[in-house]
Amino acid sequence: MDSPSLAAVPATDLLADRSIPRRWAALAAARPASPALFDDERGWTTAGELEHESRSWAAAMAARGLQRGDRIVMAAAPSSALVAAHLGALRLGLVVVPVNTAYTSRELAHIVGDATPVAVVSDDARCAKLVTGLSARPLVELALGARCQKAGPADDEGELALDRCEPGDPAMLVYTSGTTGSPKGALLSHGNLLAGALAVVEAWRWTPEDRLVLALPLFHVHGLGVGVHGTLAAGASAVIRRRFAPVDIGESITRHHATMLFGVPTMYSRLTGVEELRRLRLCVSGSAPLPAGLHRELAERTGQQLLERYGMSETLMNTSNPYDGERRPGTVGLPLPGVEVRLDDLRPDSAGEVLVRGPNVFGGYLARPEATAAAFSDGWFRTGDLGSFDEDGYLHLVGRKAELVISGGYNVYPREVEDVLRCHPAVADAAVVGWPDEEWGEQVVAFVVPTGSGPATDSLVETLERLMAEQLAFYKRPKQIHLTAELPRNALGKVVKSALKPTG
Ligand code: MCA
Repeated sequence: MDSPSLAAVPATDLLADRSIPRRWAALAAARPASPALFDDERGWTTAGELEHESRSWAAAMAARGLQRGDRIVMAAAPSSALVAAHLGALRLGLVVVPVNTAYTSRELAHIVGDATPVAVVSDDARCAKLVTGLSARPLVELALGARCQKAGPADDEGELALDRCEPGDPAMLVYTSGTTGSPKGALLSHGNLLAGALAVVEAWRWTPEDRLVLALPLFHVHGLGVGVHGTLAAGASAVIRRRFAPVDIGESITRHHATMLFGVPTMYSRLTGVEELRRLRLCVSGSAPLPAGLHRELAERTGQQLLERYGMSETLMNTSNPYDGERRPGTVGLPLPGVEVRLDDLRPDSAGEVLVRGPNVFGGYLARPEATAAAFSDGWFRTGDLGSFDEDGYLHLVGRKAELVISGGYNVYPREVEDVLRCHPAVADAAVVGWPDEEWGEQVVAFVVPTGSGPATDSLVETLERLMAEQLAFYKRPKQIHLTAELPRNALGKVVKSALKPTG
């Protein structure tokens, strides 16, 4: 039976402006005095100042020999300077590799080895040295701290070929863990970034008058691909927060007359008492399922009908609840402009694997032809998520084909954690699952079968907690480690993880 599919919402030509840098440069030239970015370190940066600073960054990168297509690692806390450097790299045609500043050397080693960057931008000398040390070749190091030093006299910048990229040119390499445990680099083009940003600019009525409070990390698609790129594509402004704190969100909304907020459900669960949310035009939730109860509580206490949307590193944004119209709790809404969604391998309950197609969908994983081939069917990207459409065409995500734990909006693949646990000589076997958690949505929980030759129970757990802290970023570390004599297995010997549920 043909699986139901929804035709793409007719969209303006999402690629008409060719790239986000080119679109943004024209918007900035038209309104140079308009506020663009705010952070606590610098205060406001206007569009004209951001144009100049991103141009200086591009000149500094070019002066160090970086060329179009070269990959540049960016590892830094959220700041206006980071956005300027990121924009400068995109304007020069470099490929940005955003990296979580909490990554351990093990996690960084994999990305540096796979991405083979030629440069690193960081706000932390330790991190820059770590990245450089992990590279098989010397890297160009650019410090984010000082406002970018101009590479040479202004006329050097004049000769720079900026904003020349075409939609098919590579722009960003985003590492997304995979069921195999080692992360793959999703290669996003300028066209993907532009289509992904303009789809939500159109769907969410984003205008230059809008101001986003952005308290998300800028090394993932949510904060960077939607928050920063959406702001640039709309010619709007953003208030950048280094860390998320509920009181600060409320104060930022009031102080800066903000109109929008993006967040993951864990953030919204802490914002139910923040009255200032009432002043916003739009609150968007994503990166993890939004509990219907939280949706209701926020509506009751802040008047905000949270808008839940669905995205992935490989596709940016796929679907969204409508701006005008019912924002249906427990659903991720309808296909965004330019995006087609269909279900495959339909089950009797009419759920199937969610497949997407559109200019937002990446071309493949870097140097992984098999993984790329397996990810597509006739030009449709297989998301690995299970979903169903209701009678009005709203998409309900009902599960995942592959194992995935989403903790506070971060993706955690059990296999990566299990591989690290199994490295310890006192561990015979391990299984990692996600347990429902009020605060995090899901929490990472590990079951370990000791070899019996290792330390006693308590000290084994402490030993393994230390191992996790060395090898894994904080959000991947199990919040509970249970020792067990054996793991439940089925007739084929496969671990039955559904039997590893919380007791009581
Ligand atoms: C912090 N902790 C966590 C997490 N965050 N534990 C598990 N999962 C987490 N996500 C731990 C810390 O290690 C610390 O542990 C304690 O909680 C408090 O830490 P703190 O730094 O205060 O945490 P926080 O500031 O409260 O962070 C919560 C947070 C953060 C703001 C929700 O997790 C966050 O920024 N999440 C967003 C991630 C994101 O950007 N996802 C988008 C991916 P201890 O006390 O032991 O030291 S992109 C994506 O998913 C797709 C494309 C999409 O659709 O968006």
